[in-house]
Amino acid sequence: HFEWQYLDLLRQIWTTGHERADRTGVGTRSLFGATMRFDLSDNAIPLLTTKRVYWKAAAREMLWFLTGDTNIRALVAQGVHIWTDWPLDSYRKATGEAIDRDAFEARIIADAEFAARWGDLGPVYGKQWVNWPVYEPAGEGLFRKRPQGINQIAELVESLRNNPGSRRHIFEGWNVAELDQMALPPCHKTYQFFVADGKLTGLLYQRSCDLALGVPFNIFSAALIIRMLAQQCDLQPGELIWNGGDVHLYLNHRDLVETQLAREPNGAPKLEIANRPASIFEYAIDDFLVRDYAPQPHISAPVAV
Ligand code: UFP
Repeated sequence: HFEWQYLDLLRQIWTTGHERADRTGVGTRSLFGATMRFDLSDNAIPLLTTKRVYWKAAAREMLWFLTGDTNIRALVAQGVHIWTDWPLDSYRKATGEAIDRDAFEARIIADAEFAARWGDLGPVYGKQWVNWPVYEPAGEGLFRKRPQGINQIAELVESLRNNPGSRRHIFEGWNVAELDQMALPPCHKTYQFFVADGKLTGLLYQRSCDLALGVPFNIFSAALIIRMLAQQCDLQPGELIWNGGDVHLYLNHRDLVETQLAREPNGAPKLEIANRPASIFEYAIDDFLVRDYAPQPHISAPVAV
């Protein structure tokens, strides 16, 4: 079962990881460098079965990335909370107001100006993926930003279609010059693709990996974008290769780790894409159908901000 790779990594890091102080103050056990491979043929999708993963939130996030939006408002309006903690933390620090998450999200939805002021994450994934900034000479040694940047995703679709043998099928989130403006520098930072025998394989390099809470989402999302790209380029899905840099477990995830390691994987979830829109930018959440997913109960754990 594909999931043993994940469970083995969970056990390995919990039992042998280097214990380290980290940015969040929570503390982690970490391993540097890990790989998992997931077969995506026959609609197979790496959705964990030893706990429920709310895959729709990951799919909505992926669609939101593809719009280029970097404000949490559109996500929050769809009931997706995964990015709220960062703006909430900045708001609390800046104003000293002890607002709770629900109240903060309610204001983000109700008040467009408030959302514009407090809900933006800076030039994170969506911005870099579809509108990577380009500067052009404006005379006298000055440069100006082009109104429209580079759409890496549109260019990738073109290159997969027209030059499948290329070794340059990459999109990148790590814009060095803009890292300091981002709420969080990209974790799933580099995606590379490979076409052989009519199949599309994708490799994700994730520099920093919260194995318990982030990675279950990240592998689903990476598989989803491979599936969307394959459909758009008339290719069959090949594999997802996930490469983690700093793979860690937060010390306050003990209950989650112990509960999950006491379980065994069950079933083989499938992802069906029920519609083929005219472009990669036109998928809707209802185009994605997950079948044969009967996971064990969700396990909640605190997110380190
Ligand atoms: N993290 C993930 N996946 C993501 C994401 C964040 O695992 O998609 F956005 C985790 C990794 C790390 C933290 O625990 O969030 C980011 O902190 P840092 O920037 O210090 O690596």
